[in-house]
Amino acid sequence: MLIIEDSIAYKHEVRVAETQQTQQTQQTNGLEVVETREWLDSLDYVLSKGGAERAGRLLQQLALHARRAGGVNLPFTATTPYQNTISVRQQPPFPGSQEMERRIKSLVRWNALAMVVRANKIQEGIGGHISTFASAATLYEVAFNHFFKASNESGDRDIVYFQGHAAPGIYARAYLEGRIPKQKLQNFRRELNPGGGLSSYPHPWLMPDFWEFPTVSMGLGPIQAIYHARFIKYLENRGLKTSTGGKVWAFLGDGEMDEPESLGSITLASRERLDNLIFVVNCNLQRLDGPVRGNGKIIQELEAIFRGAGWNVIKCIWGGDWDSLIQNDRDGLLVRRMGEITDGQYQKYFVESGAYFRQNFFGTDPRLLKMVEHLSDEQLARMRLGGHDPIKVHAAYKAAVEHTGAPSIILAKTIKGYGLGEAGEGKNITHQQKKLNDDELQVFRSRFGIPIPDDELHNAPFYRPADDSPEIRYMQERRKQLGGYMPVRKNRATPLKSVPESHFEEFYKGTEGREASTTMVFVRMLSKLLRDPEIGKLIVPIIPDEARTFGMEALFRQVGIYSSVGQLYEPVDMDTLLYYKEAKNGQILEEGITEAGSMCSLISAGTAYANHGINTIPFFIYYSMFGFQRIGDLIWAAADMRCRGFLVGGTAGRTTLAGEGLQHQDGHSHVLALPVPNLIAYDPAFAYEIAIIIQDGIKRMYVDGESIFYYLTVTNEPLPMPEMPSQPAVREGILKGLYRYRPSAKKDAKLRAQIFGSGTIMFEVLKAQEILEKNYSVAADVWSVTSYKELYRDANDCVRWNMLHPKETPKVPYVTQVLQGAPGPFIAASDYMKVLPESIAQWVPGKLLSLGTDGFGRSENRAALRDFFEVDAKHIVLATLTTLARENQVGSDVLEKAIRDLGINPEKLNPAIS
Ligand SMILES: Cc1ncc(C[n+]2csc(CCOP(=O)(O)OP(=O)(O)O)c2C)c(N)n1
Ligand SMILES: [Mg+2]
Repeated sequence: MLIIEDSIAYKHEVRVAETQQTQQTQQTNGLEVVETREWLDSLDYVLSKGGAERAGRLLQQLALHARRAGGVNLPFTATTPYQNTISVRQQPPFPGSQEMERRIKSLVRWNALAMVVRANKIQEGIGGHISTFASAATLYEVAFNHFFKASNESGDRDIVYFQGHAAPGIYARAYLEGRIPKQKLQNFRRELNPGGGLSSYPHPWLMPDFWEFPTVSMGLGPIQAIYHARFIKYLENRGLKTSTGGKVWAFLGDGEMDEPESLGSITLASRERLDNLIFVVNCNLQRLDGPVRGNGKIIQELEAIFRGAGWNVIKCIWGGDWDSLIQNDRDGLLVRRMGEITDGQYQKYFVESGAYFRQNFFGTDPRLLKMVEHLSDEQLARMRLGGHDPIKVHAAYKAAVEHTGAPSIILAKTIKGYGLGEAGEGKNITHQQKKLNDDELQVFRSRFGIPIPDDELHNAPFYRPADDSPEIRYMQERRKQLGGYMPVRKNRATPLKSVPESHFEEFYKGTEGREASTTMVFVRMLSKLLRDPEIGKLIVPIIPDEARTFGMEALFRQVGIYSSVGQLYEPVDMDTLLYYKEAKNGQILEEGITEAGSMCSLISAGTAYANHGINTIPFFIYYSMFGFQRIGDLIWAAADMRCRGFLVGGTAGRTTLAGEGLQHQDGHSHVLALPVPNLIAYDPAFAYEIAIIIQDGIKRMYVDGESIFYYLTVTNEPLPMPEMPSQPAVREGILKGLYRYRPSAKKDAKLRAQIFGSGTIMFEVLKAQEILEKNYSVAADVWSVTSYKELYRDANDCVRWNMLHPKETPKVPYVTQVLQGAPGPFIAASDYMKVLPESIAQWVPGKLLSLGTDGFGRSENRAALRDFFEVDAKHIVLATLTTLARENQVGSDVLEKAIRDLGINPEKLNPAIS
């Protein structure tokens, strides 16, 4: 198709050039004119006899020949002329009733607008958006009536990412379909009002039966759609999903395309030949403040980018009103004029009169003026754009759906705030428009023919015709034909059975003195789970080019790296045991260096239970520093989507990752994990803790169906993994966040203390316990804190409940319960910021002193780092003595001596600020 347009475009250009030449040097170039005409006629002949493909091949051959024979290099062009990609001749007939669909669309428009206007009349400043959907109504309605398949012939379904700010339109349609009651519509953006309301934007957390994808943080929709489309192919290639043919649609704003996430992964889509993916960009030429590209052309810019990336680009710029003008544009004058106008100027035409349009656009050339002399100013002003013309939109969608071998993008030109007239159509303020006065409501009502009398307009009432009205019957019938309503979110999977305990038993025993890092432990556990006959195939290991960093390369061979084409080369390490094996049914998603892409894969796999009825269990293993800090908003989206799975922050800890320095040493990801409400975060120290956590995690998410996901830090310091203590409370303690790991044997010592350790710093705590006992006669109990976040959550829950139930027996936070009666002050040491233990300080029954790693990392070895950050054994000893001194149990002279004996420099730099 592009080839045809190219050839047409080429002909236009040639004709334009020809016209110019003709004017300048008519006589001398007369021969050239004839020659050109002959070539064009020949091409027309080939086109009519051999078709577009043959003509395309011929042009390619010509270009090749010209280069070889005469060194002719055609100038590079990434764009085609500013015209529709699909010409009138190629346009398929519209398969529905245009009139009926126009009426339905008007009803949707009205109710979407009424929803926002009403909400703001009742509650000043509650917000909402009118103009985004107003510009996109045709794009959605054509899709709802003819394309969005809730179920196709093979039982598959389409997946749709709705543009977040278009939510009112999607609610309005669901209201007309009878799926959302009027009361909820009235409570748009008032979710806490009696009877419940509707969330401002798509949020599966808030409307778990309706919305599937949170899209309103712009840029996250497009990148997720790409990885979702790829994940669908992964499921199919691995035989986990049998039904096929569903499409992933992503409806996006043209302003949104500036987000790096929108464009950053588009080559993955073409590389993977994702013909199940369709982007629809609503090119209303505006974003929030003003034009997207006032001085340029967003459609052309996006065309160049996506064509360059190998996508099938379909431009839908001009509506049917332009067809005859374009067809009669023999000399390409009109298309040239269309191409030279900037978007800022086009926007001006949207708000100006037909006379202005005539004079400013066509008035530059008498021949252009002549082309439109049969049209009145009013007709000129109403010339529809492609994105508002159902026939053009239908043609574009059909071409995209039928395209094979590459993803498609539709660039549809529209007017922001379409139909709002003076209230905002095409104006810079339109994005923020939420209120319409009575006159403006009247104009909108009349323009779209909504049967609401003038005297009722003031309150912007909703309007829904009776169930048996032709409009409602038509729209219901269309959805029935397409398999049901959309969007609908539900859990489409059946729960898994519990994973056998036997997979984890080896880890309860420890390593019997051998050293192993928790990363090694985790990888071993993962490879065992991968072998499980039930859940093994459901596990999705996701790695952004760090498998070797984490010692995971053995998995390459064990389960293979997913590649949609298999392995087309002989890997360089073929003769080794652990060679780089790519396979069509490979299980590992080796994403390359993209944490954002990997996170999107985790989201796709972690929501497949709802989207595809498949309980895939993702493990995304990455450098912990590049998680929350870099892709925090995607993690937030995962939480909103009720995503399941495990984020595994590898090489974690500010002082445990030696040598790497400031950029890589993570001492705060657990702090950044605090805000995500349904994320369970653990910083385990021992192999058996990881075993308990993962086992319980799989159970809670995939057996019990809880809407939670996990963050687990693992480290790369080889340490001897101990056996799990036999007390039954240990298991519960690990999961709740705290248990006594090694009590002091000297229960009757005079000086007592309680020390919390987490992650690898636990081993420093254990060393400190020995020094304290041997050199300072302090008997300290050591506690393992696996999750400050869990302790904090539980304690807050108790405090809140107690506040609200003053007459009931107060609940005691878990942390207080288990520490009750533990003698002495409390000291906490972790590889994370001091604020993490301090978050639970008020529920610790005694004074707490927290040691942590606030500040920038350094390139150094572990011992030097722990000294610098003051989290090594000697600082833990000093902290313990200091807390005892505060309670007057030891004197300051003991502290001074200890500082000397332990070799601590009291004048050293403060790591938190240096
Ligand atoms: C990441 C992010 N940044 C900023 C916003 C605030 N915002 C909401 S809509 C909007 C403009 C959207 O323009 P466009 O993508 O062109 O959509 P349109 O409404 O024009 O269809 C902005 C800046 C947001 N929602 N997400
Ligand atoms: Mg826009």
